[in-house]
Amino acid sequence: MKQIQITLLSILVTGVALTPCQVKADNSFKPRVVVTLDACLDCGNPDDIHALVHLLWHSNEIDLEGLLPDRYDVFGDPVETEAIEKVLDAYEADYNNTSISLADQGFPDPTTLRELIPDSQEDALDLIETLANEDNPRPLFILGWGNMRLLQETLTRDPSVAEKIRVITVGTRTNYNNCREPNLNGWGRNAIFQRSQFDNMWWIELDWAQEAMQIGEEPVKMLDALSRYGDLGQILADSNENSKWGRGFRGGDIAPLLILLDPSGSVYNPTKGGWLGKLAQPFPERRPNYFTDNMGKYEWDYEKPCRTWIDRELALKECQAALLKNRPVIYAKLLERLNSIYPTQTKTQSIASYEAENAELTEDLRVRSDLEASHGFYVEMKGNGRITWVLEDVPADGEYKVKIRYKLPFHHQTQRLILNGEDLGMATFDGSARAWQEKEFALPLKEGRNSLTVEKDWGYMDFDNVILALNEP
Ligand SMILES: [Ca+2]
Ligand SMILES: [Ca+2]
Repeated sequence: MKQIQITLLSILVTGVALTPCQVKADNSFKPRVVVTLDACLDCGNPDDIHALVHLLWHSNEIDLEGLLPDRYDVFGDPVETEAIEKVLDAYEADYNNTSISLADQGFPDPTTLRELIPDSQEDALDLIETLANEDNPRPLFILGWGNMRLLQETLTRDPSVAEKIRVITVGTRTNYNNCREPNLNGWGRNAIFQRSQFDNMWWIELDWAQEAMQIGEEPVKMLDALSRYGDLGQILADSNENSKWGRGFRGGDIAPLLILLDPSGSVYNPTKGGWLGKLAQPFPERRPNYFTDNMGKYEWDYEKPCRTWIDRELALKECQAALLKNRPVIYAKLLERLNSIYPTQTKTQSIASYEAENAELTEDLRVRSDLEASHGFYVEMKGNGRITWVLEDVPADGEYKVKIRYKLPFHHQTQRLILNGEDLGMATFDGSARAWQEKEFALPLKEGRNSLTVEKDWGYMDFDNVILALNEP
């Protein structure tokens, strides 16, 4: 444990030694974050693995200060750290991949991250207590993705910690135990909630709202899109293989971090609205810092939920509406982030691909998001416009196979193709409407750099990317 503290201290000290400007940009606004999680392998529930990958993809935007398994055996040893280690292995592979360069982008060193996992329950409790008591103007957020036992035991040892932390937890399912336990954050939750000593604790308790991340087919498409980003993306897809609940991107446990990342700053104004909507403050006098799902116009009995339990499905719809509506924005922002972290022009030995959304675009074109488009985005061409791709590193002069991926709104379209400034005439894009498809062209490329332009003739179609087969001619 001492070692963890020394490492943390040395990071802070090193940070201070940098230019003041950099310190401000790097540290002043980064939330300090401790996560308690129940990540497990082959246990049927990949939620925490997904949330951990999502967290690591944002780990240059936060100060991660603890990764605490929430279950320990009778000897105080953590019950399962293999899942966390495995995700960190994937992170390390991406970190060491020179084409990604996570270090240059401010992502933490994998060795530092491994030191954030405590060796024992005692170490975990010490860490929460020490971080909470640290003299630091930035608040300490504790994100609970599983049970709340560690927090409860910390508060039993040192009740003053309750006033120094900000807690965001995820709750249970609507049908849990038929209201015998209306909110299940597992062990520890009720012991904290029911003690008036902790009534002032700052606490966002997400109960059901976060399940909106798992409704419908979009999470399935999203998982497919995410699986293409590095070893971390691959481990997301792999973790779903033996899972009974694992369809698609399991977004439930990511909700606490979404509150921190929300650009509307909803964490400082939970009742003002944001990605999860306006959270409820059901007991403003007794628990002024307690916020939870908002059942909207539905008259939910927050004090005794069992009284209104019979209509829980209606309440569920109300509290999930905002997140369901904002999910496409959340997805698009994540893909945009991943496209900036991972190299977007991918090149294997024989194929190079160039996204339309990264090409040179005239003003009249729009970039839009679609989970079925390569890298999550495409270019919509309507009234006018030109898309120019720069195709790099062509090995020698000759004729190459170039595929353009597109989608037609109604029926076939023709557009003008221009290669290295030379008009190649009209190209017809045909096939079925409203589905992504590819058309192959044989183009005479020169060695090195080439520019390929699609200029609107009939317009009204979408472009995703250009794929160049480099093993020809
Ligand atoms: Ca969990
Ligand atoms: Ca694309």
